[in-house]
Amino acid sequence: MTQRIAVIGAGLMGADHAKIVAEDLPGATLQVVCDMDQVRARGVADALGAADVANDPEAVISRTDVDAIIIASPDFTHAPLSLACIRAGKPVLSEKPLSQKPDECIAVMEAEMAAGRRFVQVGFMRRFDQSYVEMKSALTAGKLGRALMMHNFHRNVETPASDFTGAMAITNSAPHEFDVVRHVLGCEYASISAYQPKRSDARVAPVVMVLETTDGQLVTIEINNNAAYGYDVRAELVGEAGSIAMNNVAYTRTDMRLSSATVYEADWRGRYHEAYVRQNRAFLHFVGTGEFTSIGSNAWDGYAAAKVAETGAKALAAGTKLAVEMIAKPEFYK
Ligand code: ISE
Repeated sequence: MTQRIAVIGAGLMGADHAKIVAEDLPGATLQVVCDMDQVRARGVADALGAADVANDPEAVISRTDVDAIIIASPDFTHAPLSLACIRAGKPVLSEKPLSQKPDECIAVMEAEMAAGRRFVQVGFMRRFDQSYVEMKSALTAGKLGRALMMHNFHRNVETPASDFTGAMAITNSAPHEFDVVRHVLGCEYASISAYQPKRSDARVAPVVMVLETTDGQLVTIEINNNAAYGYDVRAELVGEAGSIAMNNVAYTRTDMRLSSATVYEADWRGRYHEAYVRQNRAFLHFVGTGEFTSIGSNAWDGYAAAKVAETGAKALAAGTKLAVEMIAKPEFYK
């Protein structure tokens, strides 16, 4: 049976999700593209052959010709619209973050628990990226021995807005690392500290974080939103018996004039295209079978990312290490 998907938000990410639904998800149809900006919604819908366009997300969620929803509207709408999906009894893939406010994530968990089943998958797509998949399986297979450290670099060419701050690097960009590292290591965070070097201009400087896990590992994360040269994500997982590191993903290398070069993507959409497709297929499987993805993030994971990000922003402002004080994990999410 074909699952009829509505995509809410027709901006950069919404258009990408709509394209994946239309072109890479056998068994799904792009039913509705919803955006406040009807011209934008119509543009995406027409390019991809969607059945309809709309501008009211809540009305779209309750439509009888919509089976599941992908939310890619602005961040502050993710939690309220996820709650609307739970109320309507429909599975939802919410772009990250579920919310930047831990309390809003708790409200989503409470709604799922009251409903007695999972509805919400959170779009932390890196978990589906082959590099992290291989890191996790090397660790699980015992090849690396006990994990000691995980080092992470996350670099964007430039910030989306000139008023981007160090705190926003932690609450907007770093949640990808917060989520995927705790997924790979299989533990939570105990503490976080965050620092910034000084730049020569007014742009936001990189943020460097050190986190301790509840299992005694150390995690370093550099977020550089103004790296200038390319979109570059690196990670190395160091165990007692060896280490596994991610390569720059490029199909070719050019060797010329005594040097060798590979290209970088301009942003995350190309680098993680395959991960987005895998993630959305896992969501479609959930929609069709009720079987929640074993890899992807749930509402608890959304809460965990929001909590460590909130604490990290406070640690940066305070210039000191802070404990990450999470609520106890509900049985429902174990
Ligand atoms: C940005 O904030 C995102 O949300 C993207 O998913 C991420 O890959 C990018 O590097 C971030 O800065």
